[in-house]
Amino acid sequence: MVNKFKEPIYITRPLLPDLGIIQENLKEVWESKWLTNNGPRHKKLEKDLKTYLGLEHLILFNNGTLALILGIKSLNLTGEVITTPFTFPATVEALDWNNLTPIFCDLDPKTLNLDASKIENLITEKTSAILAVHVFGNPCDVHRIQKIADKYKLKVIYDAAHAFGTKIDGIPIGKFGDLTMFSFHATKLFHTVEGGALAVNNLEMESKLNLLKNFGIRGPETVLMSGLNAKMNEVQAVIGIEVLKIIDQERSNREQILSIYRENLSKIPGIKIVNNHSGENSLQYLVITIDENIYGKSRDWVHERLKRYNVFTRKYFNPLCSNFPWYKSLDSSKPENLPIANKIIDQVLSLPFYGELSLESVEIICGLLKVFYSEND
Ligand code: T4K
Repeated sequence: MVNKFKEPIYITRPLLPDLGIIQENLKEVWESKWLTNNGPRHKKLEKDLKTYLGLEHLILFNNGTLALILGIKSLNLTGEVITTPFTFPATVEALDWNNLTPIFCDLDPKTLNLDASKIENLITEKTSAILAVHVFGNPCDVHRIQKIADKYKLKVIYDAAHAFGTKIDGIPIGKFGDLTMFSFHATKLFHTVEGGALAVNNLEMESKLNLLKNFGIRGPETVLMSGLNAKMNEVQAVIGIEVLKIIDQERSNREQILSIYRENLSKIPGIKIVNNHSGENSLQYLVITIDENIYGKSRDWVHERLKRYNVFTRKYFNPLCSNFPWYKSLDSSKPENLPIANKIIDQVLSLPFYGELSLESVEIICGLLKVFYSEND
């Protein structure tokens, strides 16, 4: 049996540019004395990201959650929004901060995204939008969602926190819907330590969101709307500019790691990789499902057992948002209305997945999962 790893192995580690380069850049920022409020680094990062992501209208924020909250606010929604229960709390919290009620839709068992075929049943006269998440970087069924939205005149918002760089048939993920949010948190493939962005379709929305993230002010003596402070600062932008330069290498390292996971895990009965990870996926997370009936051990058992070897996996996204105490009484939260979500939540496990992870470590982790399968209790 393998020994415990000397150092803890987490699901991710931040992509860190050379510290010397960051220091050089920070020296220039210090000398300029321009630290925030749409400074030159902010402008450069916005431009670099537009090019990298193939988007025309992109607005930077100090984190993904505030980007989503303000994105939703910019659409003047009311009443109910159809969304997924299988996401990080930030998605539904953004609805809460806009006084909107989430209506939870069950999942497509293949992608773990909201099942577009179940949306129409949930639409009422109060529905104003669909908020879908490209969970683990797997794209939603954007064409079907848009068709429904057009039919019922609903807005479409995408939470693409995990989908930096995801494309659908070559089209950048940020081109779909009315707006798309990206998270640039330290745990993300591309990051600015904390940060985020919104992709929108037109200049009018871009201008509105630039106002909303800066208190709604235009110039020192004009306040046009009620906004917030959600601006990205120059230090964040410096990190982002440098991280963007090394992201393609990170992606290629992750491709190699993925191929080892794929090769090994495909031989273990009861384990499946959730993400399709085609060439167009963001390579953000490596998530498996464990079917206890076939594998012989539960997801929770594996999660606990791996800790003995210093491997710390995560059960993203347990609990379901529909099981938060303040949403439990909603009709759409009832487990019988969300059978796939309630089943999957006991099976998902995020495994370590980041470029710095050695290929040998990946082999060892896969080896452990094989041994667990064949072990008798
Ligand atoms: N929508 C969705 C679907 C999201 O997943 C998220 C965020 C959002 C919206 C909101 O976007 P932001 O407002 O965050 O931009 C983490 C992240 O904080 C969060 O950004 C992310 N999703 C979520 C899925 O993961 P935690 O609490 O699970 O992270 P934490 O601190 O346990 O870190 C995970 C592992 O990463 C650690 O075990 C070790 C490693 N790590 C983490 C940090 C922070 C490091 O090695 N270094 C670090 O600095 O939420």
